[in-house]
Parts: sequence; C-alpha cells; structure tokens
Amino acid sequence: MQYIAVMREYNLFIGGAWTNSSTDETFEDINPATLDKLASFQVANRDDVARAVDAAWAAFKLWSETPAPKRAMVLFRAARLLEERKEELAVLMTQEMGKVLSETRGDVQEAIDITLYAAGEGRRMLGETTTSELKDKFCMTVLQPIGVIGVITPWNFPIAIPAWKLMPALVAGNGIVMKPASDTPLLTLKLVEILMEAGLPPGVINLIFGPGETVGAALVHHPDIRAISFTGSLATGKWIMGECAQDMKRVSLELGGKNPIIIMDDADLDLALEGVVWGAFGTTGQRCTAASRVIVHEAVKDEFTTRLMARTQALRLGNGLDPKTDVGPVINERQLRKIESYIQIGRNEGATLLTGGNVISPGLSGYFIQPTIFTAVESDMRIAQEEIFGPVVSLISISGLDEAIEVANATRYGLSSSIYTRDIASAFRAINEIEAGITYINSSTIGAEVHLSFGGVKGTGNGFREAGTDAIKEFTEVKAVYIDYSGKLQKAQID
Ligand code: UN1
Repeated sequence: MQYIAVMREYNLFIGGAWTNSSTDETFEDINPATLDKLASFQVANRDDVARAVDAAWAAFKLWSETPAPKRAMVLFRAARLLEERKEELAVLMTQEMGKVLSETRGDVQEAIDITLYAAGEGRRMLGETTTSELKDKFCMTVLQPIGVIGVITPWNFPIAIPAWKLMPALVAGNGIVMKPASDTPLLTLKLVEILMEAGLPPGVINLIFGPGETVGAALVHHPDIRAISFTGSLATGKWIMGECAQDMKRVSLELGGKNPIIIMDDADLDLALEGVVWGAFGTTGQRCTAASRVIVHEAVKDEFTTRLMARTQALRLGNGLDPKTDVGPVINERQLRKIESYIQIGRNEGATLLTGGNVISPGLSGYFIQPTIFTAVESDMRIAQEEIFGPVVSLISISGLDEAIEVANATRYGLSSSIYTRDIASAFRAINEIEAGITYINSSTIGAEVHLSFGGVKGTGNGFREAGTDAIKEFTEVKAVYIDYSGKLQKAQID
C-alpha cells in the first residue's frame, strides 16, 4: 500500500487565504526513502512575512477577546479531526519525514494529546488570588496573551512539535505566524487546514515557507513579533536569542541534547538493552531526546556490548511504510553527510567502530545509514560531546555511580537522561544529580508525555519548558492586579 501525495505546488496561507508569495522561487518536498517528490512550496520573502504579521495582528483582537473556553472548542474539534485522520496523516508523514509508521502514528497521537490537553486549559487558565498587605484591597494575577508570536519548528516531529507550540498559544489567545522546517512543510500545512476546518477564524494562524536564513530571520527581526518559539539546533537558537535581545522579544528555545543512559552493574540488562536500542535508533536517532551516550559499568560492559551489537545488526533498514522496517532513512543528504562525517571524526579520535558506519541502499534510492556503535569512547571526544542527530551511539565505560554522573553531566547539553539500576538510592541520586530537564528510571531517554513539562538545562534551552503546566506560561504574560476598595489612598510598604 503506497500513498503518494499528488504532486502540487502550495503557496502561502495568509489572512485565511492561500496567496502567492512575492518571489518566483519554490522548493521541493522529497520523500527521504525513495526521493519521490511529494509537493513543492513557494518561498516567502520579507514582504510576505510582513503581510503575515499584519494579518495575525488584524485577527488578534477578535481572537483574544473570544472567551478561552470558546477558543478551546476549536481545539476540541481539531483533536477529533486529527483522530479521524490519524492513519492518513501518519502515512503521509512517513513519506515526508521517513520514520516508521508506528512512530508517525505516535507523532500524530502526541499532537492529539497536546491538543486535548491545551483545550482543557481553556477552562483553567489559572491565575492566583492572594492576600494584600492592606485592608480592603484585593490582589490577583491574570494571564494575558502575548500578541503575535513567531513559531519556527523542526522536521523530526512534523506534527507533534508544531502542535506543542500552536495549541497552547492558540488557547491563550495569541495570533501566530508559523514557519515549518522546509523538509516537512506538508504535515504542518495539514495541521493548519484541520484547525481552519475546526473553526479557527481567518488570520489567527498564518503559514509561510522558506529557508531559516531568510524567512526565519525575517520573522525574528520583524518589530511587531512579540515572541519567538523555536525548536532546533543550538547554533540557530543562540543566534535567535541574540537577535531577539535587540528588541527585547521573548524567546523560548528547545535545542539539542547529548542524552545519556547510565547502565549500572545491578541493572536489568534485558530492559537496558531494549531501552538503548529504542533510544538510540528509534526515529533513526533523530530526536533531541535520543540516547547518544551509553555510560555503562565496566562489570557488565562486555556482556552488554555483545548483546547490543547483535540486536543492532538485526535491525532492518528500509521504507518506513514497510511493516518489516525497524529503522527508516535520515531526513536529507546534508544530514546524511553530517552523520558520515561524525563517524569519520570518531574513528580519527581513536574510538572503536563496533558495527555500522556505512551509507547503504536497502534497495531504495534514499538517505540510509547503518545503525552505528562506537566503543572505547572518551567523554571528551567530539562524538561524545556534539549532537549528531543520527543513528550513532557511543559506549563509555565507568567504574561507579559517581563517575557515571560526572560523565553524564560533562556536556554542554541537558535535555533527557536515564539510569538503569535496581538500587533505589542510585535512582534517587540520578534524579537529584543529573543535570537535565528529564530523567527516566529504568526506561529510555525518549517518550515524554504531554502533561509533563518538556525541556532542558544548560545549552538545551533558555529555561522555558513546553507542554505540561508550563505550556500556557510559554505563551502568556502575567498581569498582577490590585483592587483597592477602601475608598482612600493606601500606601503599600508605608502604611
Ligand atoms: C524531540 O525530539 O524534539 O520524548 C521531541 C520524546 C518525544 C518528543 C521528542 N515525545 O522523545
């Protein structure tokens, strides 16, 4: 069963209408497994970005004045449409992004989950009521929308990550200008179509396409964009934060990871093995939560390594639509070359390549690279420090928990982390001492659920969290309100 989208050209979605961009340029949306063309998209320029920002502000008044429970009704309807179209969207996503069908179903499910969760916020949107220093005075906080927000999303979760950002931003009453990754614009477009079908007023969301360097930058620089929400690389995140500082724009960043799994000598090795294979090679290693460092106790290292090699060599590469496939392609040629170059870097640094390492063709013309394991990796090697974003995992040997935690923390990132141990004290030390936004006990580094905060420390972000109870905070301003009904001037700190 092959579903190929009808090859067609999409233009920009501004003010509730499909409209041509001001450039003559287009780019192609390619299936990374087969290199079939799925669609083409018009490239926006600064004028188009400005039109989109104006349209979002024009729609903002009506939308922000719509009561939050009514805004939420749009999201509830969108969740139902996502559910009805889950299979169709998953199949299309596998074609556009490459990951296997069970995972693209999970991606759509995550979008459904956050849509329902954010819709529920429509009837919470909780502020605080509190006491006052003064008599006959009432104090509270209320949440207000920020205004028009620029949303820039990556390709690895083509519908879940856009939904993580859009749904809370919308229920909070903001206007949006969105630029999806150029590798996966089709799935974001489908999400926006669903929101429109669910009754979102025209102009509340505007969709523009094109490279980050021009279109993303125009969004970041537009003076009427009040906040930028970005998920992507550390380098781009740093640049965005620097630019946003110029106009004091709010910015929330979800950047890279170099996520460790610690395997202690008392671990259930069967469980740890499943966790490493899933964390390192699921989504072809292209998750910011992917397990890229396995910090394994020397007492179990040999046994674990032998078993991991056997499991890894048995993984079947192929088209994600084929139910026999375990690991799909990587997203594009540039990523393929980057992963290849890291494999070379690992060799040059003196790590031992245990298995994998080759670009191959499993009977398809797309971007395939073997699941790869390095051992004898030192913590300060580049392959143990830099985000590769591909199916490459490094085994680092340690002799105890102190060393394991030290190695786990010895990177610039701090997104996800995991420990396999049967000892409750080791588990709690990991919870307390690993520098990361997420710690799993006896479970892999991937698989965050939408009702918990998602994000990281150090180079992984700028302190914001997405999803969970933080989802609304990312997209609202807090106003403190003082109501003095004493009928006289009362002076805080003085009277
Ligand atoms: C990402 O890789 O950018 O926890 C997000 C997970 C998924 C989200 C990953 N729920 O792996």
